[in-house]
Amino acid sequence: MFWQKDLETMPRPKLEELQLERLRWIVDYCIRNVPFYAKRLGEAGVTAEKIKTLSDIQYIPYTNKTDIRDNYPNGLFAVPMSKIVRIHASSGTTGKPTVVGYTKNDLNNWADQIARLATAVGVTAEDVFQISFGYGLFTGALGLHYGLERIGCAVIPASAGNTQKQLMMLRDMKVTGLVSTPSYALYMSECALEGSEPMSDYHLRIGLFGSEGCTPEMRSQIEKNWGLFATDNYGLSELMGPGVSGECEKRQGLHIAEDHYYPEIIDPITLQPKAPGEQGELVVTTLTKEGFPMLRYRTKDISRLNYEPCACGRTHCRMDKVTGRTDDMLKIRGVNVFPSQVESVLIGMEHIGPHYQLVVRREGFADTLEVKVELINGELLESYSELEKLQRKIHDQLKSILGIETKISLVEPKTLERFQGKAKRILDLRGENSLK
Ligand code: DLL
Repeated sequence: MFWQKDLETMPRPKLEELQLERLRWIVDYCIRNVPFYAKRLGEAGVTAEKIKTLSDIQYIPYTNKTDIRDNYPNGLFAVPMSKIVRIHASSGTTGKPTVVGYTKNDLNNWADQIARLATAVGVTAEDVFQISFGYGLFTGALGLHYGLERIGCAVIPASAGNTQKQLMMLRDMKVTGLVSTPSYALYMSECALEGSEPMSDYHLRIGLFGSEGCTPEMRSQIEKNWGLFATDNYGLSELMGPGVSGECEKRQGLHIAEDHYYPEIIDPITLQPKAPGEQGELVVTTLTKEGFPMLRYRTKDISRLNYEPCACGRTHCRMDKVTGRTDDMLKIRGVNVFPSQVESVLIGMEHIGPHYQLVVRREGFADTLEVKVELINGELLESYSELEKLQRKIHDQLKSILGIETKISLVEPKTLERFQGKAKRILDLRGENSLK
């Protein structure tokens, strides 16, 4: 099913024509309305007239988080406040939040982008959706909210937290669709399974999950627990929020709304564009944003673009699920480690649950990685030999995937922190470079 079929299935030559036209427009728009861009592009000698083909985008300088921070709070807005109708912000780990502003047209486009990704997996006006993202400055809740309302779904703005009440609403309102982070969806399902009400009291059929990564193993676990079909959607506040891309029912990558966003993949070290199909950092230019336009924004997210036609009929390219961020990649004794690699080993293994934490320490000059994993059943703690066997198994599998030694600590059920928003899996105790 399509929401805006003509746009979603536009033949690529026509789509690229539209992108080029919009790229020229946005460059000119930024130069005229944002002093920061006027200066940057002026120094680089870029004008709209000089953009003759899409590949000329390479002459536009990158924009990154520091540029946004340096222009706090609204130095990068391209319209006066009288034209802004919504403000969101992302908290970030250090310093000031990133503040973003939307015009009426931006909100209108945003709702359509969400309606597209929901319709692509069969959501209709018949669905009742519970939004279990925290409402507030975060873009996730209101972003999904207005898109689902546009389709005609009944939307329950449950927000995050108070899990028992969430479960009650799911049951009593016969909710068919859930919006949350995958980690919260998993946690809610565990609580439901433990509860006294039978799982047949729940009617969930679709989960629109995003805002954080989710390995295929974790996704299967969520699907199994709830009996739903889970899809992944991606976005970031700096570009809009959710809606930048989302999976169709084929789940072979996330279709980027290419009439609104122009994606590139670059090498995060050399900053050179990567060849099609290669993995690297995703860089995105907004093609229609009025309030807060972004030229070549470095997302720090690692992905890959696929321009092969999709069996669903959409022509918009697909990005791979984000496997990590250039800045949550841990360097342990020179080896790159992503939390998602550890997760894929842990999930599905007998006796252990899906909850884990990575603790990084510096001992002498060497970095060490401790992987704390929660047991499903505390009884195992009484059998030393069983414990040791399990520890060894996890250790050996991690060794073969990561190539480094890890210390495995099996901890009692329900002792690791649970998350209602994005999960924080890394505890970096190496001092200055602490990560999220
Ligand atoms: O998380 C927007 C969003 C909300 C997307 C709800 C999807 C659903 P921020 O808070 O600005 O915005 O965080 C953006 O989250 O750069 C990624 O690192 C990560 N992220 C978002 N979606 C995914 C995903 C929202 N599907 C940052 N898979 C991004 C992996 C994701 N990481």
